[in-house]
Amino acid sequence: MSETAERYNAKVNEQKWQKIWDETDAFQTDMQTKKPTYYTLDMFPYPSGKLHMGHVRNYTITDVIARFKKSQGYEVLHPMGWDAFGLPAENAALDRGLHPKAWTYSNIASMREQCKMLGWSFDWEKEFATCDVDYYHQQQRLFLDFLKQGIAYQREAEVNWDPVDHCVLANEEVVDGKGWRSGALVERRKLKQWFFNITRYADELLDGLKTLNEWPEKVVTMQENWIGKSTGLRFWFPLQTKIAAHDKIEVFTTRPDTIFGASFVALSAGHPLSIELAKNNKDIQNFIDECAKGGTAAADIETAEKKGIDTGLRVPHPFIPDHFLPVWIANFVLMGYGTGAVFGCPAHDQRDLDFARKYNLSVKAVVVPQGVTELVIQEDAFTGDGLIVNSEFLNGLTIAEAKKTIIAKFEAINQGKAETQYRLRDWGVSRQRYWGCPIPIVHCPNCGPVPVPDHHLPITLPEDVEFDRPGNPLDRHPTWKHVSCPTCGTNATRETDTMATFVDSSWYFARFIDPSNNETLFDKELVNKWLPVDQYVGGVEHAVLHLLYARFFTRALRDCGYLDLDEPFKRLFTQGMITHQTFQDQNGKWVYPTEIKKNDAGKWVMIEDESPVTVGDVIKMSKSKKNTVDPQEIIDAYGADAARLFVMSDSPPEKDLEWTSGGIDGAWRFVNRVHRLVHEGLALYLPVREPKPETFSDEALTLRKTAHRSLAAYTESLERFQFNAGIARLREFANAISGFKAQSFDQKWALNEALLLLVQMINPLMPHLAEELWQAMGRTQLLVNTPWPKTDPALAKKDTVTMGIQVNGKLRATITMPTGTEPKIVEETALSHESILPWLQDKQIKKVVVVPDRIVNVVVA
Ligand code: ANZ
Ligand code: ZN
Repeated sequence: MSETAERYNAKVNEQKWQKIWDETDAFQTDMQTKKPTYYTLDMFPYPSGKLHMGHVRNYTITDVIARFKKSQGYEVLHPMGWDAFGLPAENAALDRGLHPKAWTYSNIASMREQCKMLGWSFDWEKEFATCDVDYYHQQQRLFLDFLKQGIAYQREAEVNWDPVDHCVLANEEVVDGKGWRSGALVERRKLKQWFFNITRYADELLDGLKTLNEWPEKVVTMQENWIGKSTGLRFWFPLQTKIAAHDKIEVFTTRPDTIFGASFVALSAGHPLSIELAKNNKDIQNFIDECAKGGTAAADIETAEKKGIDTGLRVPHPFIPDHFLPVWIANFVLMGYGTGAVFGCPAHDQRDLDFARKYNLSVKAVVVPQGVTELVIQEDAFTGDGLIVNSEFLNGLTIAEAKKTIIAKFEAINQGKAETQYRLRDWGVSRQRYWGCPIPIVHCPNCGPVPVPDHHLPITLPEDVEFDRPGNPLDRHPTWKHVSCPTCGTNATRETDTMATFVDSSWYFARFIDPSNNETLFDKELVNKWLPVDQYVGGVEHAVLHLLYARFFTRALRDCGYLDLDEPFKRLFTQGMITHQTFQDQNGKWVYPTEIKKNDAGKWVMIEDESPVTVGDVIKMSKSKKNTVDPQEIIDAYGADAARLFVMSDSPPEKDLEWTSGGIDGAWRFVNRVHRLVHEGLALYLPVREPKPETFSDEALTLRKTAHRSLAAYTESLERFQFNAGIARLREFANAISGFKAQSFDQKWALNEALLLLVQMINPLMPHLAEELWQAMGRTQLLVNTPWPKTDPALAKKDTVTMGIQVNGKLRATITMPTGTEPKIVEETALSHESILPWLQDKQIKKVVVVPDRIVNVVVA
């Protein structure tokens, strides 16, 4: 047994098979195929420079699926590319003097190598980066189409301004009112910005969710909440005297049923009336200025202290004669939502209550829980369901009834209108940044914003830019922005904003289908053929923005005539995170697992000086906590197959997986075990290619049954994404093989069969080892091109089944019988079962129904 003793050399073998796959174009997709298609896609990575363990898990999941589906006869598209624009490249330029382009492409090169080392079956022919001119050229075209369709438009908008980084921040880049990178207090500013009209599609995006029955429910719910459709009422309070052009204050409410509990009206600081009032009132002006500090994100506003200023104005309550409400300006009222003004009902809204308590405004409960007559409001507003009180003609109604009644009343007196409102805002896509897709617009003093004509595209990024200070280098470039107007020829300037990177990732999945098309975004027929993506895999952190934008883009592309579908991703899977223990040195500083060791006493200490280390919680791997494990080190030490096996083994893929050195060691042992099993088998039966024996001994038959049952169960676990359960099955199967003594020819044949199946089964998970062993067993066709093995149903079938015995539909006993037992015998056995006899006593048996291998029902009277 010469080879048996040898350890499996992962490094050499993995490189060998990667080369062979590469040379034979094993994963190149035939886009014109007549076979059924299967498109499996990972959320493509940002090219930060190195893969992390999260990538390894994510991309192994799709790789297992891709290889499995390919072997099942599908033409599989499994592409990889790079979400390559964005801030980190500019920060690298600022911090280290590297050009964003050079930094990005060199990161891509190293990550591509790592992907190859992991043996992922990507079709590299389809690769592109969003910063490739060819890609963003088409995106600029799409922008112009959006402009024509009214999907892209420009308007002034309040933005989060980071005074240190000199740029606009997205709401999600504002953390506790501070810039995520600079940490500076964010200010609100008005700027002309480009927007995409996603709200036009709000209803469609909401309805479409109902068709996504292969998406995780939590993601669907998050999108629903994000779109946030609510029906409410828009109505107004007349002003006693006109202020400039204003003769009323319009408000939006989702709780018109609480109108009799109104105690004030509040305007947002950005409301035109507030600005008008500030002209003659220094205090109001100061208050508005103060409100301009702090982010526009709803979460920031929710947590900020409620503040306001009384304008002195008073408006009449619509239904209580001679009752007037004070008009305040308040920091918790947003300009971008509803009408930018509200009526406050402190008893039933917590923000209003906090505000009322602070400024001593009245609090009147108008809704009480069922069965309660009087409600005293202390520090908590009552927001639950109940009946209306203290509200004249609404008294005694439920909230829903009261809403209907009051809306009808407002409409009848012509002072309001029912209105559907969405939380979803139009999508601001302008970024004052260099490393992004330039917006193809020229601003002309005569013509205004002019779309760049198609034959002038692409507008490429200039490469000679300086990063000596923050802000947008496009804006201060000496020549780039100066052009003549495409319409009238006057000196004009280019738009220097670039598009948000979420734009780049909103249509890349379609571009993968036709990535080198330079005529248009992609071929329509091909895209109709290959979309939607059959299986999309990524992190749940993209549940809202990316996934909603991609759904919106698909509809927008449809309306621009590029494709004929609504939903881009048929099935979505969100994988769990990889967690790891955390370690701190004696000064409380986080340290990497590679910096520590166990000392003789079994305690963790620093390798450097043996100083003590404290072991902390098991949490998500992150650079800041230094609890990361570098995939490269794992590949170098154990090889890709062991790493792939481990990330799929220990927990269901939707759950978190704790990385442990014990776990990866265990995976490595299994790699070696399978290798040894096959080589031991080879030494025993080689060459067993003789015809199948006529009969099998009991021992041989038992092994064959185990093999086919394992295959059936394993295949089903792959279909169902229960990889960890499947791997447990594989291990049991390997145990059965290693305990098997093959002596006679039929036994050797059975062992040979079992090993062949085992090798094919491990293939999606550990493809290098599988190819190696497959070849060692004398097979010449590559395993990647070999169809998935078929189970023999006769062997896979269980020997016995457990059937329930019911009497008049109630389960009274179970019996275990050989599979396929004749109904007559089943009936006899059931009727003589000792737990059944008492139920039959003194009764007449009317009928006995036997569902073979399932159930027996005895009908008695
Ligand atoms: C009166 C009222 C009484 C309200 C009550 C709530 C409870 P959703 O459900 O999120 O759409 N609102 C309206 N416009 C606002 C703005 N621009 N900034 C801040 N708040 C605003 O929220 C709708 C409710 O949020 C509206 O209903 C309004 O307060 C407030 F017992 O009106 B409500
Ligand atoms: Zn012009």
